[in-house]
Amino acid sequence: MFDLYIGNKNYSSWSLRAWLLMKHFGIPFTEHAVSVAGRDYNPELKPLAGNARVPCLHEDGFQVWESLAIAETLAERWPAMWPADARARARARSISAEMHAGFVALRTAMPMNLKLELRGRPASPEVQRDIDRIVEIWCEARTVFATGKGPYLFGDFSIADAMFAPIVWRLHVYNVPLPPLAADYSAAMRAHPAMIEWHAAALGESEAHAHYDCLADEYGGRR
Ligand SMILES: N[C@@H](CCC(=O)N[C@@H](CS)C(=O)NCC(=O)O)C(=O)O
Repeated sequence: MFDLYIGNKNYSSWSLRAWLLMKHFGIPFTEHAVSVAGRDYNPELKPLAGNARVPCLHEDGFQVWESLAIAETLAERWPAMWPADARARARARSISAEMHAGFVALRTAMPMNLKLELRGRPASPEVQRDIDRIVEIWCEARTVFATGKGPYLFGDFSIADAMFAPIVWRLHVYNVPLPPLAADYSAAMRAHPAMIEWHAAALGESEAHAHYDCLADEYGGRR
């Protein structure tokens, strides 16, 4: 039996990855919401997760933390979580690991905040470099591995899509212009039923963190 501990749906980008993956693959789990405040390490979460962060998956009480480790652990039993083709699978692993380890400039400048739909502003060079790399990753995956298949990075929905899901929301919220291939992928992800469910739940939450919400002014206000 699985228990998934996640943070606030409006702000907790890492939580979305594990939750979306389990929802997409129809894995039954009990969801537990915990309060996170944008700290890196939260001692209050220590009883739930070895790294004192969410998401954390418990299987009959046994903890698995770190979103990518949760995904890999689930993929052992649901192998369709990775693309079937060996090269596609290797590429999906590379970009998932790259996502897990990187894009700090973008993640810092554009925290996930689904209640904001902002006008946006030109990105700094560091953030633009992250955006350009993400667009390159998405377009390469869609062109090389997904032509004639489904609308996700490797055709069918995979762990790679779950890993990039919060980036989809960030680029949308901060109104980052995207070339057509990347914009189509973003639209397909935002139309995923579980993304719609997460978004609706986020809009209904009352927990607010001023240090994230105040970014609205910096990004030209709401559109
Ligand atoms: N590398 C971790 C990152 C997890 C993480 O930083 N989670 C944040 C929430 S999105 C957290 O639990 N922070 C503690 C807090 O804000 O109180 C993963 O992939 O799961």
